[in-house]
Amino acid sequence: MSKTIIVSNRLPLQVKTDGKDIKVTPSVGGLATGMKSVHRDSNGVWVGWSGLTDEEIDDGMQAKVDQAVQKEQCVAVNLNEDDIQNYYYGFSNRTLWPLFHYFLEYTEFEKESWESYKRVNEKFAKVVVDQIEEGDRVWVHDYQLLLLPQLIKDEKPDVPVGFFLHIPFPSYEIFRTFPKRKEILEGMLGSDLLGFHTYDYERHFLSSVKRIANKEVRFNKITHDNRIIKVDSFPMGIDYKKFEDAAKKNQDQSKKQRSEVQRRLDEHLNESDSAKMVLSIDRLDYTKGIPNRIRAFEYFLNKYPEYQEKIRLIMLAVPSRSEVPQYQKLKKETDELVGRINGQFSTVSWTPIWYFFRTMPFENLIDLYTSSDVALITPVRDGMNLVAKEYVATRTEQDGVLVLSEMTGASKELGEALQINPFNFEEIADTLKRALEMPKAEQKRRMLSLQKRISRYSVEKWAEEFMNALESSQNVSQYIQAERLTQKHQRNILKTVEDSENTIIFLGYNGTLVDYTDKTEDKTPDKALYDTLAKVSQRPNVELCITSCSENENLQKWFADTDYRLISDHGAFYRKHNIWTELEALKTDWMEDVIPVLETFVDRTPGSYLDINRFSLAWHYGDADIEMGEKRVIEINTVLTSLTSNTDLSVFHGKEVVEIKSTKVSKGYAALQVLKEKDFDNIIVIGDDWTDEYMFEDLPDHAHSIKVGIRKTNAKYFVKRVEEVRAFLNLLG
Ligand code: ADQ
Repeated sequence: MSKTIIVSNRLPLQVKTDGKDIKVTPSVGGLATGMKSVHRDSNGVWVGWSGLTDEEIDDGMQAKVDQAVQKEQCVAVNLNEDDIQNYYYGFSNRTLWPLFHYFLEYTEFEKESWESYKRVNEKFAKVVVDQIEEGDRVWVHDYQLLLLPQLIKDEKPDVPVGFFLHIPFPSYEIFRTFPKRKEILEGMLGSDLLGFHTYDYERHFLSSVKRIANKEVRFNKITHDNRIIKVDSFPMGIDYKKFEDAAKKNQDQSKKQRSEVQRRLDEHLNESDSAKMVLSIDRLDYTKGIPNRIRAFEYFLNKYPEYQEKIRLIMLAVPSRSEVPQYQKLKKETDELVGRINGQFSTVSWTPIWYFFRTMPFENLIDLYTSSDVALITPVRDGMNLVAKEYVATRTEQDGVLVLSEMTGASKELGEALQINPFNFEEIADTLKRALEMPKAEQKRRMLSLQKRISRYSVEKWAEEFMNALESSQNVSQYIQAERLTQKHQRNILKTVEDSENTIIFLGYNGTLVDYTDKTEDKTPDKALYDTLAKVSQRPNVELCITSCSENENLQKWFADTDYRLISDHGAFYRKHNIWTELEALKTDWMEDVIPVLETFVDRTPGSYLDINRFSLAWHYGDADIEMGEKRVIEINTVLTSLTSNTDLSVFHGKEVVEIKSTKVSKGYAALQVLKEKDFDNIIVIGDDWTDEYMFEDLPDHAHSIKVGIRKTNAKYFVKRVEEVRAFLNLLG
């Protein structure tokens, strides 16, 4: 039975050593819950670090740890102290985390930590690859493992790989500053499906892929390495039911059953009718906007003094990454701010901020959520922010107000929350007042809509949708609208050749019969190709016609000793029995009018150039800024369409090129002229680029048309590589 291999930096477990014993407790975090159906309910495997370094596990213990972890359907990647310092605290948390959250001033770049990041990603790859069996798929999580998808693809090209980024993907202007930008993108592009929380992150990623990795992007699909990579947004949800049920249970408990935390909260709320509580919960991280929040709260108390002694900010901060200096600095700043404000405003019976710096058991978290009138969530950047969603899920009476930073991914979904800019204290203070004074009916209306949406798109649903999308990303045919040419198709086509009286095979040249990476140079055929073509043409009922965009001199030079039909110059010239003819009387006087127009586009689009061919003009923009190039294509089309109306000229948009030529010059038109010469009862046509599409389109329906490469096509079948074309021709021979 095939399985899913989930990979994340940490395993969803706590592993503790107690003398000679190992204790493993499964963690109940959001991700672990969401992945349950993929992991526990099927025979999935989770690969990640156990939390214990090699130094902490002595020789005798290793087997025990492995065994204990295995019981939980997990496999540990062994990391040592140096890995944790450099890969985890170093590159992941001192480089990628600040960079992706727009904290350029915190972004450190150290070669040593980059090397460690690469090494650890390779360690992960090795463990993952060892786990892969026929039919399996892999789902990689988060910024610690950006290089992993390609490392897996290198070893297992046919295994579907999905990747989900839990943090924002920054805009191109930020990402481009990063020395290893290209390596990171290439690592990610090993995936077949890339998921982000929001459309904005997706859009930023695609922009970097176009501009930095120079890949072809159409809508949300990237063509790379003969694969189509799909990019999409999947906003992560929460285990809604768990929070809702816990909140109901909290409501139903008797006074005696209440926790110490709940009792303290009740005391405050019972002080007077106007006592209110404002809640914030986050990891102590500089992205969460904690100092901003405290300062805005101070501003609020000064601006609206009537709230003094009535309102309390309960601030829960979970210790995090305390080995990184910026986190130590933040801790100090937060402590000082809380101290200053409490010192300034407190009275004998009232402290404005209750500040907890620790993790709390789940039950106490629920106490806080259910007791607070307002949740004040103010990150300056946050991939999603699950706390906002958890607060909503616990409001079983549909009261309470969510005040949410517009810089969180969650803000895109939670339109009914009161949204604020976390840098605007005035706005935060006024919005907090509005939240505290919001009529119950309005609270209910907003809360109901929020709950409806969040409960529908739970974390389980999120995982399910991602897995479905990964599954369907494997079906390349849906994108390019052609079927993969299988062995069976090949045998069927061979049979039509054997049964036919006269078969003609039209073959593209560059990119179909020979690989060409340097597109400016035509490649001379190699001996193997000559032999293959000779074998095919030796069949008495088969004729070959090689078609190319390049000039007839080249084709003549390469195929002088053969009697193949040749079509050159995009279909302008034709050779039969070694005699070349011009297929169309071609006028080129139109060029005089069009060249100056195209030259203005060259001047206005740095990196683009004009190619003046014998019968056509081509404006290439592959080296220009890709987005500017695409904008210019729209302009060029408008200008040229009006210039060429009432002429037999047409404008073609190919990959990073716009070409103008006579409608009568096309490989399709030329191929049709060839068919007029003889009664060919069987046609095979193979080509790779957009000029070959004319043959696929113009030739009769019964032609067996085959596209080389993964791109949308009019052909019936596709193959991925030149070698496959050659193998097929050898079969025909
Ligand atoms: P985080 O930055 O950790 O996650 P968040 O989405 O808010 O941020 O999740 C925090 C989780 O920790 C919540 O489920 C919360 O209940 C829990 N938690 C918080 N304080 C706690 C405490 N004191 N005790 C116990 N549990 C506590 C990263 C990204 C986010 C993204 C998530 C998921 O930074 O933007 O939403 O991943 O993709």
